[in-house]
Amino acid sequence: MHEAPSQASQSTARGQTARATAILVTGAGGEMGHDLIRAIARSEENVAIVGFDLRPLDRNVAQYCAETVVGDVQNLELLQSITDRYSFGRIYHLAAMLSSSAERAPGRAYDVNVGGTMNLLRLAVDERDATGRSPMVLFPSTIAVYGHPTLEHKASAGPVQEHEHLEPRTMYGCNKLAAEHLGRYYTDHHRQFDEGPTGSVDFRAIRFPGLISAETLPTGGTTDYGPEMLHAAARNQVYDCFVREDSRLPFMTMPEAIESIVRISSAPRSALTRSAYNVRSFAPSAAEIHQALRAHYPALTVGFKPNPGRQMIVDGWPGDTDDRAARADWGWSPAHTLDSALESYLIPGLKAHYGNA
Ligand code: AKB
Repeated sequence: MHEAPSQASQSTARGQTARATAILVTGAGGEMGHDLIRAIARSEENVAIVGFDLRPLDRNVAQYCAETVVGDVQNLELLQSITDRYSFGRIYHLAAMLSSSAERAPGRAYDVNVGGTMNLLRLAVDERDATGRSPMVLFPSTIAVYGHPTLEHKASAGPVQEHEHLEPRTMYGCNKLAAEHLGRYYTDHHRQFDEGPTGSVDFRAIRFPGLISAETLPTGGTTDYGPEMLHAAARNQVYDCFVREDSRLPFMTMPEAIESIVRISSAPRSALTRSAYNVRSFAPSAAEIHQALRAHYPALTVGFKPNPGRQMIVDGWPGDTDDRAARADWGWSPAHTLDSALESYLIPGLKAHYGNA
């Protein structure tokens, strides 16, 4: 259990409350939250982490937190009440509704994904006003910010650079792109009328591809067919894949995603040339994922039964992204190909997880 630093919530002689320095992680109970909190706790021993989530956190995550708060990122008052106790120099804002869920409830998705992000940015501005220091806000964005109008367009586009094809075709993509722009605004232009374009926040976004973890399964996303196929294979289950065999998207493993967040967080602001960066490790078609898995699970049976809505989303997302800016600016480098990810991380992790070694 991580202890909050000793000045937490102690009264000062002037009757005010001294605030403990801490890191805030929203969406702490999600797939990425679990692994990120563990990584921060391991690498930054004396830091206090406040985990925020809609549901109470599992003990295996809560044990790394100085405090856990159950609540909704739409609740600004609740978020502000936490800052009575803590001064957040860094905020990892992971809470979001994923693409398939967002498409089913676009109004709610806007409230959570844009409204929630705006609340965290407000918190960061308040922090800057109180301390004079601009908090770092780390934001997982997505390949959903890109949009290809047709399959031919997707095929001919090649790996997409950060400034290209920014015409999202999903509510989720629109939300994430809007949130990226808000972060950029608060970093580069906030208070430009009063102070000149100095900004109040140090916002950094990574546009993630589909993420694959050996331990957890995502829910509500559209890249979910990758991890679902893998976990079905490990459980000897038949899998009905909800996209066509030729569907191609970029992916990476969860540890690589965590490594990228840790890396961009430790880069000096002066090294960053943009506010949002692509990262990716491999870009297989659904058939190629199936084929790679068959080498490890020869009995795996996959039926390809496209769901029209989810297929449409995948067809509009890029077949691959160009990660050269992240490599150049903050030393990003993928650790895996699909085969090496399976051999050295996913298959051993699944065996340990499902106990069928
Ligand atoms: C989703 O499928 O919604 C996410 C994403 C690509 O951001 N995995």
